[in-house]
Formats: sequence, structure tokens, C-alpha cells
Amino acid sequence: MIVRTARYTVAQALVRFLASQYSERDGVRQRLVPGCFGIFGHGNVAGVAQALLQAHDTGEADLRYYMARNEQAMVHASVGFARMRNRLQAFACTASIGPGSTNMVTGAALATINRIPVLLLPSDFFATRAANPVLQELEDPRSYDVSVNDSFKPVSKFWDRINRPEQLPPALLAAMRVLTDPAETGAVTLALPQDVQAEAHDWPQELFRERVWYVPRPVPEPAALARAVQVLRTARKPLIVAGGGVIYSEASDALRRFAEATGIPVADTQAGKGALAWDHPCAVGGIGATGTPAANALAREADVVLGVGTRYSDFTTASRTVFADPGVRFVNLNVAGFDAGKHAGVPLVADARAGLDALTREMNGYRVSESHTSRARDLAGRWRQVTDRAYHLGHQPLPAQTEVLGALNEFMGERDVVVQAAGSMPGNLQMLWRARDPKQYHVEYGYSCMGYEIAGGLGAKLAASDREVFVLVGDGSYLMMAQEIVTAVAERIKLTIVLVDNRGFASIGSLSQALGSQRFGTGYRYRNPDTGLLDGDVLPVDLAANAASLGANVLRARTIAEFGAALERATSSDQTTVVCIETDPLAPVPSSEAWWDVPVAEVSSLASTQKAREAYEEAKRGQRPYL
Ligand SMILES: Cc1ncc(C[n+]2csc(CCOP(=O)(O)OP(=O)(O)O)c2C)c(N)n1
Ligand SMILES: [Mg+2]
Repeated sequence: MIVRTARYTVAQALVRFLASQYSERDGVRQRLVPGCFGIFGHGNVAGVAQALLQAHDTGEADLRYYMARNEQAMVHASVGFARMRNRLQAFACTASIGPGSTNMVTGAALATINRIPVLLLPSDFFATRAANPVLQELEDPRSYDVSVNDSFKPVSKFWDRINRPEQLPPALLAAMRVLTDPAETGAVTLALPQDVQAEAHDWPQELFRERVWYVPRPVPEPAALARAVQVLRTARKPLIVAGGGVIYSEASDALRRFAEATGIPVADTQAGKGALAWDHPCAVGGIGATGTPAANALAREADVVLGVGTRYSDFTTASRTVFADPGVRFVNLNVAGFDAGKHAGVPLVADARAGLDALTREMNGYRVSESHTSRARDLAGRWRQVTDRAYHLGHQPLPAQTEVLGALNEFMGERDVVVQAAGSMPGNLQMLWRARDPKQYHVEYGYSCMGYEIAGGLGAKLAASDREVFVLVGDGSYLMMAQEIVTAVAERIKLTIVLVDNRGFASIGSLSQALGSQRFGTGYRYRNPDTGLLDGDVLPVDLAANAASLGANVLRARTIAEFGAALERATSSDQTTVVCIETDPLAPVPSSEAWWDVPVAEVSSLASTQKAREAYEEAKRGQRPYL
């Protein structure tokens, strides 16, 4: 047999290959890798960059290049994109040798922890080692085989280094398989030595044919389904915990049908919010450390918990205190066996939609008691009133953050998207946000990475140009990573960015206070010569002016009324607009009535710490393993 070959560099072959990959689920096919973010330097400037330019020039392999301003941010943008697309599409990210590449490690961790696909292409030093050490090369005297890119290994779901052209095809196939496997997906890293990127090779033409990666919907094994149903049927006070898996699997309707058929109340996690509309009669809101007292009361009483597409983070379980019934049992519907097995649960390994449909069928005739239903409705109804009050506090002189969130929630259309990640907002949002559309609530709370917000919002908007994207960003997060505003401006990708400025870390400030550390080092203040601490005057920092300097429209709002008007103006504009509002970091927030385990010093000379330690030891008694 004659194998037809084509001569390309490794980077050219890579780009050609990526442009020919498709994913398909439920009969809908799309490009698997629709584009490539990058920042060039030595390593990729003559490799992947040349290949992207050539592909554009010849029109033979279409892989649009987007220039980012920071490599960590470009991974965040890729995650924002893939999350919006329910993990059916993923971006590639190319970076130069050394710092350009290691800047992506945080993004890789974020992607892997959130189970979101992204293809990372860090550049590496010469495979031939002809001129080692090259600029930015880490030298390990014990081995010439060590590179900074080895640091991607623990944060990647697949990792390889392409030292020879022949190694590329199997690595590419493995990479695509992992990206499109709902149980395995996360960051996939292919380290590309700079000489190898530019090296020519005769590739079998077959490598470049169109390939379709079918994203599966695994169905539950009948015996496992029977075991799950057996436990669920005994449940008298069950609760559903809906996680991100419900949304990625587009299982919202299936969840609603199951909840309506059985009457089981539904609580949601950060990744799962919006899986069931907030005002559905079965919805009881967020669960866990930053959840609603309604969901948490039901969790405390639950005899059976049905987790769907959740990885049970410590926020979800309130650090293993919220499920308080001594006999509580878990049934875990999850596409990943790893998650399905948590808390000694009865594992139901399956796609969320397929699993929920099967459960609806098999649970036929089961219904929770009238008293359970009315208790859930009563709790949820009371919580709605608390939320209404938090939305309209009338706090003075500066507004409360909960009012900003309320005004935004009431302003936004059902299909609009809100993006957030870190600080005090994720907690407030999980508790107070009202979402109807499963893609509206986009809070990255797996890694809760400051700096995700603007970059992630950019990716979300790239994925859903028909939706308005509202980025909520704290002043701390903004200072860490605001530079992708420039990318949004360059690409004419319109974002509305709400910058909530409370002059420091409201979140860690109040955590510090609660743990007896007196808000130490959490405000943005001058160093005070009297105390020697950073508790002096307010700094002359003007983040609005900073945003304007990056090319965004800027609107300043002092009151909630002005904020509403600014949102109107921002929405009617086709340009990226930053709406700045100052809020009171000490304004009251409703309690979740649940705990989060953060250890307090066991011995201390500070009275505040000693007191906090006592409270900690008391709370710790409620913690237990679920066996
Ligand atoms: C990259 C990163 N560094 C540190 C943290 C720890 N951390 C969590 S919230 C926070 C402060 C966030 O400040 P800001 O964005 O102003 O939000 P606020 O707390 O004021 O709402 C810090 C430092 C983090 N989540 N991510
Ligand atoms: Mg802040």
C-alpha cells in the first residue's frame, strides 16, 4: 500500500490537524478547536506562529489566532469559552518558552479542577540540546531532561512532550480523546520544543482528514440503577444537589421532570446554579457554606441525598457538616466514577441527562410526602423575602454589595450571563442570585481564581455573541488581571464590566475577622507610621481611570439609581464598558447558617485568636466523615 504523505513542520501539522477536528453530541457537530489564543516569543514565534500565519495565508487550515495580554488570562478565556459551550469545544493556547509557558500553569489548574477542556501548547527548549542552556531554560544539574513544563504534569489530564515529529500523531489523538471525554476532561498539555516545532517531516495524509469525536452520554448500568433506586425509594426527606454536570450535560429539563415527578427539592452548587429555574416550586437555592438557610435546613434533615454532577466541594458540604442526619445516605449520579464514589455513596456512573431520565422512569409512583413538600416550599418562600430585602437594603452612605447584585439581577435579561470568580461576590451570588437560564450563572468556584473574571468573561462572550455578558469584578481581582480589556477592545468583543470597589478584600477581611486575625493586611491602605501596619489612609488609586486608559468606556456610579442608569447606557453601547461603583465592605449580608472549615491557631497570645479558636473547636465537632 502506498501511504500518501505531505511535508510540513511539526507546528504546521499540528495546526492542520486541529483545524480538522470536530466534536458531536446529540447529532450536533461543531469544530472541536475553533481557535488559538497566544502570546509569541522564542519557542513559538517561528513554530506555531508561522504555522498559524501560513494557514491563514493559504486558507487551508482555519484556526483563528487571538492575541492575549497575559498567558494565565488566555487560559481563563479558553475556559470561559469551553464552559459556555458545555465542554463541546475547546481553545488551544500557545506560549513562548519559560515564563510565557509557566504563566499558564494556574490556568491549567483552574481548567482541570473545574473539569473544563483546554489544549495548552507551552514551548520547550531544544530537543537536540544544541545550544543549551537557552534563554529562560531551567537547568537541573541532575538531569538534562527536566524543564519548567514538567510543572504542568500534576495539573494536566494528559501531558506529553513532543521530542520527535513521529511522536506527534499519537499524542494528538490522545489529546483529543481526553478533551472530549466528559469524565476525563481538563487541561491537556503538549510541550513543544522550539526546534521540533520548526522541524519538517513527511506526514501521512490520513493524519489531516476530518475526524469526529463523539461526546458520549453513558447510560447507567441496570444493576447500579436498581441499587440507586432501591435507596431512593426508601427516602422520606430526600434532597437533590445539582452540580455543574447537570448544566454541561444539558440535563436541566431532565432534572425538572425528575423533580416534578418525585417532588424532591433541588439545591444547587456554584457550578450548578440555574440548572433549575430559581422560582421553580422545587428549587430551594444554593447549598452549603454560602448557600441558603432553606437548602441547608433541608440538607441537615435529609435521609438521602441525590448528588447529580457534583464533586462535593467543601463549600457544598459545609466542610462535611451540612448533611447532619446520622444515617444519611448518598446516591451519586456522575459521569466520573471518581465523583460518583464520594461519601460512600451508591454510585450511578452515567451522563446526568441519561441518568436522570432513567431515574424518572424507575422511580415511577414514588413521591415525597406532602409535609416534606410544604416544608421545602415554606423555607424557600421565607428565603425569597430575605433576598428581596438584601436586594433593596438602602444602605448608606455607600451602597451594599447585595444591592449592586440585586440591581444587576433585576436589570439583566434571562439569557444574559454574569461572570465572577473570587472575593466576597461568589458567596453573595450563590446565596442571592436568581437564575432561570442554565447558562446565565458563570461563577468559577472550583479554583476561585482572582483574575478569572474579565478574561473568563471575554471567553464567554466569544462563545455566546448573542448574549450580553456582565463581568462582576472586585477591586482586588481587577488589580490582578484587568489587561484583557485590551483584548476585548482589539477584537471588538463587547463586555459590560461591573467593578465593585470596596478598597481591598471584603471577603478575606471578614474571614480574618471571624478567625480572630482582625482584618490584618486585607485593606488597600497606606502604611501607617503610628501602627506600622497597612491601616493608614485610603490610597489615591483610581481604577476607573485605569480602565479608561485600557480603551474601555467608563461610567462611574455613586448610588444604586446611578448604577441602574449606567447599566442602561452600557447595554445600549456596542463597546466594552466598565461601570465602577464603590460599596461598603462592612455592609450586612444574610447568613447561610452553615460553616466553612478554615483552621484557627491552636495557641496564641492574641485574645481575638483565642476566642476564635474556641468557636472553631465547637464548630469542628459537627464535622464527620460520611462512611
Ligand atoms: C489568585 C488568587 N490569589 C489569592 C486568592 C485569595 N483571595 C480570595 S478572595 C481575595 C480578595 C479578593 O478581593 P476583591 O477582588 O477586591 O473582592 P472582595 O473580597 O473585596 O469582594 C483573596 C486575596 C485567590 N482566590 N486567588
Ligand atoms: Mg474588594
